[in-house]
Amino acid sequence: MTERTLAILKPDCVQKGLQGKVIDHLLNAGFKIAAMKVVKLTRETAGEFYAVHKERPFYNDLLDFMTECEVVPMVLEKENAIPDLRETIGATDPAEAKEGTVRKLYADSKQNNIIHASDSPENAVIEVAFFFSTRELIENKTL
Ligand code: 3AN
Repeated sequence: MTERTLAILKPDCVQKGLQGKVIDHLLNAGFKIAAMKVVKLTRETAGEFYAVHKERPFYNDLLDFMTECEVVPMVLEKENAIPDLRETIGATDPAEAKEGTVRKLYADSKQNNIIHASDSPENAVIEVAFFFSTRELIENKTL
């Protein structure tokens, strides 16, 4: 089934100038970009996005990191996009990520791990709507 998922190129990706390399990796893996933008998250917006991690010890550091500079949210589309993107980017901890995954190739740590990807169909819907209005999504398929 064709699915949409949300990816975010995080501040470390932008600061290292790796946006092009990571996008190329995603295109080569078969994803189509259905929408993309550049935004600077406020602490409040980053906190809302990561609200599920509010009680975790790394929450404050995560918000510091996510607000360091602009990020690049994008909607990616393909068959089984949600699990396939998780597979393409690799484990949260780059040390545990499989060879050839985005995080294995480019990430430095569990926090500075280059890219976010939705982890379930429910969260994909919520996260796409968090960053994009329906008008910003290309409407060339019945989903
Ligand atoms: P993923 O991004 O692989 O879905 P989550 O949702 O568990 O991972 O965590 C969200 C973000 O929080 C991660 N992308 C990472 O930046 C940060 N994070 C997760 N676990 C840790 C940790 N143990 N230490 C520091 N940062 C973490």
